[in-house]
Amino acid sequence: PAAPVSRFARLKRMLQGPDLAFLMEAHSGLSARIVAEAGFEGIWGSGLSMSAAMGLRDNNEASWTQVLDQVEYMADASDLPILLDGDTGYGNFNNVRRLVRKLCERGIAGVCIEDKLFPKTNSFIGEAQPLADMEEFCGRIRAGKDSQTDPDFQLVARVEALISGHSMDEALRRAEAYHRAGADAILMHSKKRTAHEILGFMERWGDRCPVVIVPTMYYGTPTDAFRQAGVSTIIWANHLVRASITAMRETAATIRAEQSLTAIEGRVASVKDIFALMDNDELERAGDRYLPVV
Ligand code: SPV
Ligand code: MG
Repeated sequence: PAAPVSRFARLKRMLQGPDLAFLMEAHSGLSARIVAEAGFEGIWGSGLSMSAAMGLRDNNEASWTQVLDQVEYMADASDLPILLDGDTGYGNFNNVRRLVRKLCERGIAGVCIEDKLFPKTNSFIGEAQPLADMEEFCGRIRAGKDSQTDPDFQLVARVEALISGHSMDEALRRAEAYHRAGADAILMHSKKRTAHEILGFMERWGDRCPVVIVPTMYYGTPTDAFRQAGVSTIIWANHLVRASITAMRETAATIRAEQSLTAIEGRVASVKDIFALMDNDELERAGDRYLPVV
């Protein structure tokens, strides 16, 4: 049988290959299992979602090693490649170097870093957030690429120029600089309600290098439009944490109001379902092999 393809190589193939690929958000070991079960080929380790799951804001309130631990649970829970949302890289070039080394050690297939300042603020909060100096950010990219210990590790450079109210020319200038600095792909972010910015960027960018998008705000555009525009990868960025908020709220409110579980049982996953998701059968089989027969 063919040797299994590493997670690093699989993420690389998703980003660099000709077909439109999809990364689904996860924020915990459990949600990583759900993503795999649904049939996705890769995971977006969303900073917003991982923070929210910890009860924290998307402002680097979690330390980078706490993020590393969280993403390790996700890597342990499924064999899917993970693109970690590495925010700004948690500092300067030196912080990016150590981050990339640690991600490679833990089997995290790639990282996305954005051209902003530490501590970051979520892109959908406020206007005109300050951007990093372009050359300084190129240093972060080069330092990250020089630090990977797996040849297929992917570094995605995220351009926040459009989000921060800069021109398309500035977005293109930065994308070009990050591409030249060695980024494996560019994530062009937009918070417009339509995809005109992104489609306009795609037209001018051509096929210089793969482009990743996050259509959280312009979700109305058909996916085929992005496929035809030559987008490499779409990130569904936060929809599992949002789904869980809705489900948990409804469940908590119902149980509180009813003082009973009868309205809820059957509407929530069974306890058996938890055992199956966590592969309790494997533990049973391992016990047969390793525990003394009594
Ligand atoms: C995230 O999922 O944390 C992201 C995407 O960075 S966004 O929230 O759109 O900035
Ligand atoms: Mg983020």
